[in-house]
Amino acid sequence: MPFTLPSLPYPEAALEPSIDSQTMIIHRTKHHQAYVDNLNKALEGQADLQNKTIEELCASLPSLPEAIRGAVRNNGGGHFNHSMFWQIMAPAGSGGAPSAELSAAITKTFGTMEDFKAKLADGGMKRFGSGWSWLIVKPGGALEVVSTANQDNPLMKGTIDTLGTPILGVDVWEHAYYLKYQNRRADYLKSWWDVVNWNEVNKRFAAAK
Ligand code: MN3
Repeated sequence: MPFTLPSLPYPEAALEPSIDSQTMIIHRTKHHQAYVDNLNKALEGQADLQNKTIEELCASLPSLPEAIRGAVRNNGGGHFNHSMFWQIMAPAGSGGAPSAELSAAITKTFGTMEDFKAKLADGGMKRFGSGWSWLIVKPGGALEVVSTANQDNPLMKGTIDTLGTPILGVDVWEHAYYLKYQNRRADYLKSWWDVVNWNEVNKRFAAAK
């Protein structure tokens, strides 16, 4: 099986009160595990595709065999998106702050850090149904906030107008917040900033720009 469920870099309860322990457990061991299992199933017998990284699979979506393209889109997207999501969060107070370089890029693009946060939250709030809101680095280095449906992401050619490297993303599927917040997606999105792992986002920004 080429793809496996990554372990969490912190205990399941470590993101409380922003994200409760039960949500973290179900989200990773049930939802993310299912994406991994279904991705592996879709790639059965396809040695060339099994050797690709998850990023490469997302980027090569249009050239994949049609019979598995939808399964890779949904489950490969789910695997990439969640693997990144666990990494770009950390217990409150331990995630550091945006680097000088990232802060400068954010203020240049969005005005202020608060403007950026409002824009990312707005992308999450306006996403009808399930999806993600992302901060991406576009080819050439500019930042942009984009939103995707379902488990699509900004690496996937043909699914989104603006492609780029995601360096931060927030899951707005109900499974990410419903146990604690029920219908209050805005409260979840507000509290989520407390557990952003800026140290990891800074690294991803430096590697992508
Ligand atoms: Mn999810």
